Amino acid sequence: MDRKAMETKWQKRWEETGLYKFHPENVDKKLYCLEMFSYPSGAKLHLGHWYNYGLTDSWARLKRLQGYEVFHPMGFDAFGLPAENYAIKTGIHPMDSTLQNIATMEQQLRDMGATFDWDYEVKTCMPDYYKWTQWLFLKLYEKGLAYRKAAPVNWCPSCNTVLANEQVQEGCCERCQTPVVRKNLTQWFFKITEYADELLEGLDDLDWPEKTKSMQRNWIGRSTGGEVKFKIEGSDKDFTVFTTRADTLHGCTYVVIAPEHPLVEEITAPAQKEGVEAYRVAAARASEIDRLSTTREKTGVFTGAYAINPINGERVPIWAADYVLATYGTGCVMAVPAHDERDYAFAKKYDLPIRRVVKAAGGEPDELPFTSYDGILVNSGEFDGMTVTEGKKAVIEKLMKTDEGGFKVNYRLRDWLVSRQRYWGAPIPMIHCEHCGEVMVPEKDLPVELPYDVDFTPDGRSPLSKHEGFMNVTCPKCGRPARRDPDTLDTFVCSSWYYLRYADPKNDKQAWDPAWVNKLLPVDKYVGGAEHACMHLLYARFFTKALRDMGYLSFDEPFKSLVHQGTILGPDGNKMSKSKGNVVSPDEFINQYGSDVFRTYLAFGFAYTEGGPWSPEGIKAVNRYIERVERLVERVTALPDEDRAAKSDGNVRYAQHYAIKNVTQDVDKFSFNTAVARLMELTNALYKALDDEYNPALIKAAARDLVIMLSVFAPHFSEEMWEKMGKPYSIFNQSWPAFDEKALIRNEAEIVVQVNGKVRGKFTMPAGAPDEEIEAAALKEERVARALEGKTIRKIIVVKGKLVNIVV
Ligand code: ANZ
Ligand code: ZN
Repeated sequence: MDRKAMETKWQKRWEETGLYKFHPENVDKKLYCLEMFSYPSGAKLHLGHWYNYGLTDSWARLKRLQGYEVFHPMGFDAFGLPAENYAIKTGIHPMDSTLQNIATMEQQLRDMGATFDWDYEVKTCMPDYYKWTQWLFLKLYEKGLAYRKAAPVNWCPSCNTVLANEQVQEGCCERCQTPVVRKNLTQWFFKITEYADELLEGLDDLDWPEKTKSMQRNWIGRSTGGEVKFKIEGSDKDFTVFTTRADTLHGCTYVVIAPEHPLVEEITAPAQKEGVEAYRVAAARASEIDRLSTTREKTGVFTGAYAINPINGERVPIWAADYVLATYGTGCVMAVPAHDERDYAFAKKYDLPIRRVVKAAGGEPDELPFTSYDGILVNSGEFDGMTVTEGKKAVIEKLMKTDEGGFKVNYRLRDWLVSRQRYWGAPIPMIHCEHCGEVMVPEKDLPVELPYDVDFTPDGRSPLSKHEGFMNVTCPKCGRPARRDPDTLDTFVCSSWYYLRYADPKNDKQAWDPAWVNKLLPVDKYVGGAEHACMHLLYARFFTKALRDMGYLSFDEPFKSLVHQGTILGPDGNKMSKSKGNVVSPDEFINQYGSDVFRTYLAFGFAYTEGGPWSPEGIKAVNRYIERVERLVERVTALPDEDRAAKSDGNVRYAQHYAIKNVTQDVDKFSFNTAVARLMELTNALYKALDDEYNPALIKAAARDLVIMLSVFAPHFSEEMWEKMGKPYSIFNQSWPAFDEKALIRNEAEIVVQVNGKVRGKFTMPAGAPDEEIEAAALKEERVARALEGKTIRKIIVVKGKLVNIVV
């Protein structure tokens, strides 16, 4: 069979008959199946795209055959750095390369033969999309959820742009691995922290991988503790520390302030000025991750100032040290070296006092630093004898009376930095007027179009700031000349709401129609890479909640159920990379075997959420399997129309219903490899029956079910087989086969015969046959009889339905 021609034929037919068109009128039976949309940076679909889209399509097809109205859109996350960097390198404009890549990828996605309904496509770089991205920015701004402030930000000196905290990995830019530096810049932020608690609590009810939920929990990093106020000796100034261990306040022997904290400059004694200043410069170079590490060599400098511990009036030295971060808590810490590892290492190094205030509750060994919470307070005056938990509460309660402390919850989560000093993104729809300050672009003037003719050679300035035609604008408030905001939005803003726009992509009056979106959403199944755990997936949740609070949505969570696909490695077991030369290109295999074999191999060759190494042999085996099904269909189709009971009926019915039961469950839970294995077993069972005495009607019915089930993996091929079987178009308008539990009760048992522990034969018997009959049958087996020749039987053990063991 010319697979390629056959596949093209069916793609055309599906297209012409609108087979995969979504029917809004059936929204009651909807299932929203979504894959993370792709970034058109390479011109071609890579293996990861096929693995994600091809197999999620198998799930979508199962649901369709089960009678759901599946909504399965596709589109492109088209703004972003790679296209711009590519343009800088090659001179090809990002708009041109992006649209070219999208066209190629669209064609390849069509060749995949997936159930996408292209009427709902979105491309985030087009004005009809980013108009609404800008509108969302304005809505957040109106709500006080978008704001501009000067802040120390992560700056990548190579990409020449700021990065969100989430885009910094081990102190380096996640794109180019250049060490990130911190700069003080005025930037736009989204107030995601306002939703910290809800983002945390909402996780409990989501059908998401536990690991991803726990990554989000850690990223949000809710920490319950207290704040304690310290007065600065010889001044009327004070400062506050955040602590999760207020119980250890009597053990505080010094305090530490983050070197970049403004207080450091204010309190440093003249004699210490020079040293402190040098230390601050050095500290600015270390990354946050490094600074928090417990194993890194601790450094710091004494400021010359002292603070008063409010619980006992003791005078403690104030140090500046970079293991305290300016951006967490208050940027100030009460150091308790006896009970905290970092404080302990620091105190040892600088010879600061270490005072134990907690002892192990059960009297077990408790060397310092003793960091366990299972302890009893000592050396703590009136608090002695309390547990850690009791002490934490009592100390804060006491301080509250004198206004020197209080309970406090802190989050690791920071507001989301959304402005980028780059070209290829949605312009920020704000105007800066000397008289009126920040002014919103009026909704009627949206979109603020991204001009094409822009010099985007990187020099640290926003490329748009160099385009006078873009920058100059009339202030909508006072009518005087003003300037546009020259920054563009982080591409994660575009991808935080695309699943909403899919529902209503052609709407030019609104971003979406709320009544409709509230019916079609939330997304029922979302599939994509685990690397998005803390960025995209958190941002999208935040958008959904903020939009709900503005009345545009009525649901709380965008993605009810989430699956992460695994990673397919090269045949050498390493991550595919150009430098290793182990990249598997799908095209080569698709040209040789067709899309169906390729997809079925991806289904069969890997545990979906784990992935694993690519196997060239594996795809050949799947190809042989598909050919085997083709021959089977030919044989079965030629059978007479006859319905007569036959010896193999029980086995055929068992194989058929065992496959239906398991394939249904397995495809539903993305266990595609086991599902294909069950189909292979059913195929074998049908071949076996054809070599035996069989019932043509039963074989035909089972083969029909086999082809329907196989259609979720090999859609074109199965449609072709369906036609060959003389059935009406289309196989995808059939119902998924139902299974009959009764067929799964085995009425025959396979019994193994052993002589002195060695297997000598196998035979089948009606299940439940009496022991004597089983024994007699065992002794009649040819190889058994031979093994027993000239020997005396000492014992025969029968294990019902399984085994006869003969001891000689
Ligand atoms: C005193 C203390 C004693 C602490 C003790 C711990 C153990 P989480 O759980 O992550 O919130 N801390 C507070 N602000 C900090 C900052 N900006 N940079 C670095 N460390 C900071 O951690 C809270 C604990 O981390 C706080 O409790 C504080 O040290 C430290 F035996 O206070 B603790
Ligand atoms: Zn103005």
